[in-house]
Amino acid sequence: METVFTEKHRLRNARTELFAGQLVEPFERPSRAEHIIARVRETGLGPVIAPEDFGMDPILDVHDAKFVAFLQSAWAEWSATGAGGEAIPTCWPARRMSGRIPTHIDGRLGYYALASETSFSEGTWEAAHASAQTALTGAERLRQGTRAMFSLCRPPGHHAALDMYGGYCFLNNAAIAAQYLRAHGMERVAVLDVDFHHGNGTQDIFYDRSDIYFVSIHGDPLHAFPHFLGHRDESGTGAGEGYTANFPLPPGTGFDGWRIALDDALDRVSRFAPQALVVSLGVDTFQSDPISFFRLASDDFTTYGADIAALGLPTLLVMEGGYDVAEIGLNTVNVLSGFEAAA
Ligand code: Q9C
Ligand code: ZN
Repeated sequence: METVFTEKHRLRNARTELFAGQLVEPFERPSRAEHIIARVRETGLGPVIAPEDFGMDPILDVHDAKFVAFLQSAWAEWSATGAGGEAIPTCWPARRMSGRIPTHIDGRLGYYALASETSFSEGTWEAAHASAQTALTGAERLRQGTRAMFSLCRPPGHHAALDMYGGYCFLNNAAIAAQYLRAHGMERVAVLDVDFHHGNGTQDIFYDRSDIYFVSIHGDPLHAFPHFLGHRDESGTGAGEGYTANFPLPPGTGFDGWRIALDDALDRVSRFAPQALVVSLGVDTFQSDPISFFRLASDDFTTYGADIAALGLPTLLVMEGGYDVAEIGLNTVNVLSGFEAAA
């Protein structure tokens, strides 16, 4: 399997994350990608290629233009206030308040953020843009007939919605790739999200569409971030009714329970009969992930990689979460090599 990767991910290197009432070193840190690419190289998974530049159009096909402009200018606007730290929203358009977009950066942060743990730092836009191009390059290789690709995206993307960032995500890499495949000849594309957290952004972007099927297996939002989306009864709206499926699972879920949900999810993908599959690949389902509550072991990642390959679909695996940094290379590449062995 080929891997798409660029060192530009390092431009996303926030100093702070609001966690447990304190500003801590972010869980989503550059060493995550460094461990994964090291494992890709040491296992000889396949060639590592640099992303090409597909420009802004495929990003604007998925995200709101004013939101994208905000991401591009947020750091400059924040710095201009003379603030000493990184940009963290402190107020939101909550229930019964106005939906007007504020002028001041303090208001704009709250308008476009869906959570406050994700500090906006210098270089964030440049890294997020490169991460989206990394996903697009994988999609383009798939379109040219490659069976499987790994886009080692960082920062991750699946929490980024039409016009919101948060949950460590700015641009929705998987959604941008899926839409690119739709715009370039594929009639039906499925997105399977196996990150521990619900892919609220991807669901939001495709919720009213029947041409992109979205299915997610995740920690029950009653107990886990993003808390306000990902319930079992969310199944799409309008023309999209029946084209979203959610499998929220309880704290302590191990591989046996998780794999039952995966079987159901894969069955639905298969019945949708897509021309390609995009996998939002988070390995924060691991038993010792510091912010999650599933119990998968390292070998389970190999097993489910093979389960996904058995669909027989052209498959783009896009990196999302995973915060046990010491084991992230092993767990991620286990999915990829499990896929390869069964493909
Ligand atoms: N107490 C991704 O995996 N905060 N994002 C969790 C836990 C945010 C995760 C708080 C987690 C975001 C891409
Ligand atoms: Zn996650």
